[in-house]
Amino acid sequence: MASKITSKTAMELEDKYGAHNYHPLPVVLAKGLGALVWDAEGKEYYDFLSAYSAVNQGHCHPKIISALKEQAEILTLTSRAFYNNVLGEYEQYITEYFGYDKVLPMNTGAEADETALKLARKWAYEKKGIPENQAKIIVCANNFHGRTITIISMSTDPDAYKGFGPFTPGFITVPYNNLDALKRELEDPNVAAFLVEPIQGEAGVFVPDEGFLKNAYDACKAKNVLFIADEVQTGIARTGKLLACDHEGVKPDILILGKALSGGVLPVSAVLANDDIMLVIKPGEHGSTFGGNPLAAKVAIAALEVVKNEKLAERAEYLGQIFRTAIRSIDSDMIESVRGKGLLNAVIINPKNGKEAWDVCLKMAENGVLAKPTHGHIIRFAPPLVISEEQLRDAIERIKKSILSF
Ligand code: IF1
Repeated sequence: MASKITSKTAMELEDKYGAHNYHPLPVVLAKGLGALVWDAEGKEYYDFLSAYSAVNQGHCHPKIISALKEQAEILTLTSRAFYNNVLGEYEQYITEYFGYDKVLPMNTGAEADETALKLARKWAYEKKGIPENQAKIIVCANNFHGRTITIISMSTDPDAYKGFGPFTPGFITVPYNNLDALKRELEDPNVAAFLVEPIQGEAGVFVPDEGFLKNAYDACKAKNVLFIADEVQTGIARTGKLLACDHEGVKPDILILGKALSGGVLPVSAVLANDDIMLVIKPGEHGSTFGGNPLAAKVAIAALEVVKNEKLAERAEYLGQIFRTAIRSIDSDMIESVRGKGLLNAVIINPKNGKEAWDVCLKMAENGVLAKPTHGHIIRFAPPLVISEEQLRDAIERIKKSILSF
């Protein structure tokens, strides 16, 4: 199992030759299968990050990898200058799967978010009749939608935007989970869309009040404003439903997916919408070299099949209850609170004896569980949804032992 390069060497190489845009936990992963990963020395861990929910189907899922291998030997990329014989099949599959007329395939989550923003603006001018270049999009404080210049222009996090201006105009920020603030801004006739994460991931797994999404959706409808859901992180079974919006029976006008759409195998993202919206973008107005490539298409079909066949949404719901109940019952004043839905959870850490979330994560890694702090005092727990109940309970014991060690 141990690879040729030691963990120490691997970290030194990254430090010396890679840009310093990350501060990883000092663990070097060399192999993964299901809910487990192994470091370069062969030490085994439960992966409670799942590559930020990209690996919902588990590492190296055999069905997804076999789709990858099979298609990789036939045809990988044609560009969209030509048709390919897989894309149409994928487009039919994913649109029926999520219940939309059309899909626009991209690669990363950020690209899909950008696509949705372009779509909303074009729709605003062509369908809603907003004067050219006047469209506004309402976004939420503490959002995370990616790293491009336009996306950081919507950010309220100085780490994300500071030093990277000038910024893209046309955004209005409202506090998350605040219907009154949203309704106030919706009075502006030049508002094209409201962009929202159904649960804010990066903000620290912030779950809005029950009814917020439904009420926000209704408020948008009343003003002919598009409701855009960024389900890049919450989508594809993570929160105990296929989509987090399903918890409130909301069907977004524009749905943004990424991450687990490929089971973490390739960057595959998608924007879904019905014809009245999607068809405002005409040939030549948007695209990407890799978007809709046959390799990604086959991988995404396999990844979505796994979600259905293995009932991953139901598993996430069931296992999530077990997780939250167990962590809440740990008798430690280091745990301030536990929140989340399905298997997207966060534990808020109270520092103790100078020990913070980072130290808890280091201790958990020692004990065979990998998770990462966000905002200093929050630890996100999001294992692959294929984790067995037995594995989950074992992991919970290790988490408990780690926390009680302080
Ligand atoms: C990084 C966070 C998670 C996302 C939502 C779009 C994107 C993301 C809701 C962009 C990406 C990532 C990217 C990753 C860290 C990560 C993250 F901590 F920053 F917030 F997941 F929680 N919409 N989320 O969460 O997708 O372009 O990356 O494919 O290192 O930036 P992408």
